[in-house]
Amino acid sequence: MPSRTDSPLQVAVIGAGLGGLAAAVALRRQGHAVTVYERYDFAGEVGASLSAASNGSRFLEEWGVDVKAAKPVILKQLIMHNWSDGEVQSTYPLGDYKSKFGTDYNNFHRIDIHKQLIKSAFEGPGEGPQCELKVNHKAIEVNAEEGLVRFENGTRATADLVVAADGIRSLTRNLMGITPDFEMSTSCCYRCIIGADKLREVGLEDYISNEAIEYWGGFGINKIVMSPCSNGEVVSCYCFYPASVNNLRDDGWNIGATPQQLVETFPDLDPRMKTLMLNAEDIKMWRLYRHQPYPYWVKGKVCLLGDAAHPMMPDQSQGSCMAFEDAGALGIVFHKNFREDYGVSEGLQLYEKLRKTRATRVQEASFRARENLSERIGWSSSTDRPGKLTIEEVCGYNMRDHLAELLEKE
Ligand SMILES: Cc1cc2nc3c(=O)[nH]c(=O)nc-3n(C[C@H](O)[C@H](O)[C@H](O)COP(=O)(O)OP(=O)(O)OC[C@H]3O[C@@H](n4cnc5c(N)ncnc54)[C@H](O)[C@@H]3O)c2cc1C
Ligand SMILES: *[C@@H]1O[C@H](CO)[C@@H](O)[C@H](O)[C@H]1NC(C)=O
Ligand SMILES: *[C@@H]1O[C@H](CO)[C@@H](O)[C@H](O)[C@H]1NC(C)=O
Ligand SMILES: *[C@@H]1O[C@H](CO)[C@@H](O)[C@H](O)[C@H]1NC(C)=O
Ligand SMILES: CC(=O)N[C@H]1CO[C@H](CO)[C@@H](O)[C@@H]1O
Repeated sequence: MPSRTDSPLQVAVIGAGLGGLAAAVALRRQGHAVTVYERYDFAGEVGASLSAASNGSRFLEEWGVDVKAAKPVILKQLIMHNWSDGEVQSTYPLGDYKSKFGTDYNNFHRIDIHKQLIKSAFEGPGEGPQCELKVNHKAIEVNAEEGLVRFENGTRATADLVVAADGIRSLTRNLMGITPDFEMSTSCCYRCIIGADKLREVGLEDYISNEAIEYWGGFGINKIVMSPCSNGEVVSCYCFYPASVNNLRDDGWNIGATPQQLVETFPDLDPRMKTLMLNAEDIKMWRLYRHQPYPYWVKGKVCLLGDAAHPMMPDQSQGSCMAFEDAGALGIVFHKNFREDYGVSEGLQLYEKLRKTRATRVQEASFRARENLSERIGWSSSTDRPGKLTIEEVCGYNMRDHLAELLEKE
């Protein structure tokens, strides 16, 4: 295979979240000229843990992202606790995960993997021209047919391909003529993190050493999901509760809360978990939304990616993983010599075909898992209920075979 890209694409990526950065890296590796436009300047980057199952982690490896430097905790098991006394009710060992699915099940702190993706996109070495980053560029107008983007401060950009990775409240999506059909979820979520030293101090060191995703509740709205990240230096919790408790209206990733607010939300919870909550740092409130699948993802030269395309509930731990898969799909479809087979607009149609059905299936399974932990991949298999999303389906997926099938059907 010739290693030079035949007429590289000029690509504009809107949004430098995990999805936009992953798309930038994937397209850079194929020799395209990528500029990423982000409305903020990264000063406020926040987040808690995110897991990347094998099919997301596979792409990170392919792109040469320094996964080790992102300090993953490699997950070994899922553990279910009794809500009120914390006793372990069941475990699902992931023991043979790597030999079965090809990579580890990595659990990252969002900030750590974000940092490594920034390195892979905007710094050498590695294949492909370094991407360009423009911070403080908020996109306010997109002309899909012309590939034209206008920013708040008056600058503009034109591109052969515009990747809209501007998150769940995507403006580009609206500008593409899509009116999202969505509602507030009946659930909200607190996120918090706690350092390993603090956990040791309060006698909860086993929460670090289990290398597990641990659950309390999950049958009904209330659920705690805890997992270690950052080389085991940090433990992160997602604490789901009924929206009626505080009728949170504010949106965003950075709405602070106090340990008292957090602990009072769950009066009958395992006392050990309450101890964690009272000692937690960086507690944030998060309003959850339920979006129906959008009618299309592609218009003219623009495509949606990540949360802009398929926002989901966090209950399958697949939000960032599906964004990595979307980015992987762009790299596979717009490979170095794609023009020998098809043009940009056909390529975008292929991208939508490749991604929409699979991501929608995971999105729908994330809604079902919101109040039913038995629907979460890993906890059970397709024999429980026909049509159920399984760990085999998510982690054993082969995108290149899928694309070959689609091309055969053309
Ligand atoms: C600050 C932050 C913290 C998060 N924390 C968590 C967490 O703790 N747990 C979890 O499960 N998920 C979290 N998420 C969501 C998670 O990262 C996503 O679900 C997933 O990774 C898919 O990412 P995405 O890139 O599609 O969207 P996002 O991560 O939402 O990224 C969208 C990016 O686009 C930028 N943007 C938006 N509009 C414009 C515009 N008009 N012009 C230019 N740029 C624009 C945003 O500033 C943002 O950087 C967080 C997201 C953010 C932005
Ligand atoms: C959970 O613990 C409580 C209190 O010890 C007990 O009453 C309840 O039966 C337990 N539930 C299960 C499913 O074991
Ligand atoms: C817009 O922002 C960019 C980068 O911050 C800057 O180079 C440019 O001069 C700004 N344009 C205007 C009109 O302010
Ligand atoms: C939860 O999911 C399981 C597995 O699919 C299913 O058998 C069960 O009926 C569901 N429970 C509820 C309350 O819907
Ligand atoms: C696209 C991709 O990386 N697919 C992989 C998903 O996982 C299976 C099982 O390990 C691999 O065979 C695929 O190549």
